[in-house]
Amino acid sequence: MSALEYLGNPPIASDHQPRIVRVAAAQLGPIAKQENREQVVKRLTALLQQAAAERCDLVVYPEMALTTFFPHWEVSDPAELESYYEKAMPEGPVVRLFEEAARLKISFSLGYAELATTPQGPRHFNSSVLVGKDGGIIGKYRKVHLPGHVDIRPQDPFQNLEKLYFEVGDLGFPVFEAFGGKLGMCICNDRRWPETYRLMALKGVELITLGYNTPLFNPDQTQSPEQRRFHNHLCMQAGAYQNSTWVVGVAKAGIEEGVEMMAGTCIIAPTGEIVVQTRTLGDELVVADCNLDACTPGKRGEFDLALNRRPEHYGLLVEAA
Ligand code: CDT
Repeated sequence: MSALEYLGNPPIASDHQPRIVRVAAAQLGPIAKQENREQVVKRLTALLQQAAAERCDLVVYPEMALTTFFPHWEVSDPAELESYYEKAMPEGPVVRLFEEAARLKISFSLGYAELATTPQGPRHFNSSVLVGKDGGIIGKYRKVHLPGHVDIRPQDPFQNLEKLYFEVGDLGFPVFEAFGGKLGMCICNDRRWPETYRLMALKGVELITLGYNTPLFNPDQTQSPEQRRFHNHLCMQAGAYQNSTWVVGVAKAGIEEGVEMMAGTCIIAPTGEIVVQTRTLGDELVVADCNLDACTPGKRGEFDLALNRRPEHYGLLVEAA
């Protein structure tokens, strides 16, 4: 028995067909406060149809793709605040997006604000779903790393109130079987934390969908827009490389309600290299053929986690944390 078989990596069959997933990263331009679901779903559907015309298998939309990024504002009217959350997925006009995707036989991942009704009462999460080609939900993720603050900061030009409007996600970092491979999701600030990618890599993830809403300027920090753009790609490229996985990072871009949002939507190969990238600040699709088998050299080589990782020697680090 070879070392690879011992670690549970099956040998590659000689008749193996490459597992290619044609992915569309569907960047959105700004969504105004006044824009309703109907209008937003029209934009999402136009991108979906464009992706279908390009024979894509999967469309990846940004974080909170159905509304303006409301955590940038103090929302004092409870009815307005409630209007930003989905009480079911799908509901209302969003049903049409699911129906169109099923008609076109195209899968998608979609970020949204979730209001879950539980026996303990209402719970709010910053969530995403992975939807199959039949329009059925394959899996859900709830954002774990919520940036920002709970207090209103009147001196700031805009707020960052995710900690006020959402709970920390309670689903961990699940990985789902799809396209003959393993897919995972994470959301925006999650991309800056190595644990996000590593926890999914330990479950064999081969493609991660990742939507983001990132201002070019953060009132709480001193970084320049150039540094913020650099860090945006740095963390996603490192996450892809160190975990031998595709990463599809999708922005909400442009000036949204006066806040300048970063673009930089891209598809990153398991080598850490950017394969395609958007050029505009608006609704824009970029497409790449993501070969899931391209994860294998890393997963069987340098980043064979079972063979080369040394968790038994990380004890001191854990105690110090
Ligand atoms: N949405 C989100 O998580 N955004 C954070 C930036 C907040 S700074 C005001 C991010 O890490 O991109």
